[in-house]
Amino acid sequence: MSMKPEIPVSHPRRASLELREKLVHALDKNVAAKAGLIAHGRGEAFDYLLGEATSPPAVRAAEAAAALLLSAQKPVISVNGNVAALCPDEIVALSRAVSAPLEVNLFYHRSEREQAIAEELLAHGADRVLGVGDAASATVPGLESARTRVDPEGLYGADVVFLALEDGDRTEWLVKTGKKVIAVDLNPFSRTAQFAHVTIVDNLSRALPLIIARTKALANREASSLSKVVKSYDNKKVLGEAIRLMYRRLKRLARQGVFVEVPHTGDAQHN
Ligand code: PTJ
Repeated sequence: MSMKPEIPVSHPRRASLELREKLVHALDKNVAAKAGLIAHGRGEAFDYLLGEATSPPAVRAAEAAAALLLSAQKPVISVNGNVAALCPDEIVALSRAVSAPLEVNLFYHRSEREQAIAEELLAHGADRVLGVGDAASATVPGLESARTRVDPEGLYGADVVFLALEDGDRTEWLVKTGKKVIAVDLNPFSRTAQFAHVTIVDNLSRALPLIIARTKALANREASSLSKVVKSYDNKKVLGEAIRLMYRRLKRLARQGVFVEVPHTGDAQHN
């Protein structure tokens, strides 16, 4: 078991360190895969490029995601180890807000992890979790079988799938099976980001509260109004804006040559 270090309230990177701690703790609990820590580190690097803040293109994508989820016939929220580790409360809240079941769907499949993730979600208020054990009895052709086990009540018949921090092959496979895919991914170049119909380039910890807020704001809209939001959305354009934003920010920082105030004295060792 890893020891949880105290992170001072004043630490400039407190929010980021807290997310790391959640993942380390989740690894101990069998919720996160070891590779989940590596995936998180990749995300952190992209978050630096974004300035660790939600950008205008992410807000636009979150609006489209909310509209798509609300207008779906059979939406499903796919949950992996990192999602359950980082945002269990928020993913359960999203599931309630759009009446979409939660389904455990793992890249590094192990029954103990499947069980541990379901328990985590139930402990955070989920009524039911799909895709656990024998419930994931359906397979859809397209990928090797262990990675395509899905729940006949959930992902199998879903028309809209919300996922985050997902492997590119699996996102491509879901798109090929005719589902509309909403992805949260900090890396706009990832295959998941590129394949998804709506990509929110933001940290999951910031994106989920934003999407939940947008679903609440759009909840009473007519179907035609939701469909207008979805139809007017252009993911390629929004991804391009996210990339341009990173590029412009890097250009500005390169000109300035300074990113953080470095203390000249003291023993602070910030990450
Ligand atoms: O729990 P499992 O077995 O299903 O495995 C989960 C991981 C994440 C290990 C698996 O899906 C995987 O290997 O994913 P990838 O291919 O590493 O992709 C993860 C993507 O999520 C990368 O593009 C990261 O930049 C991005 N990412 C990492 N942390 C965050 C993130 N995006 C949003 N918010 C984050 N906090």
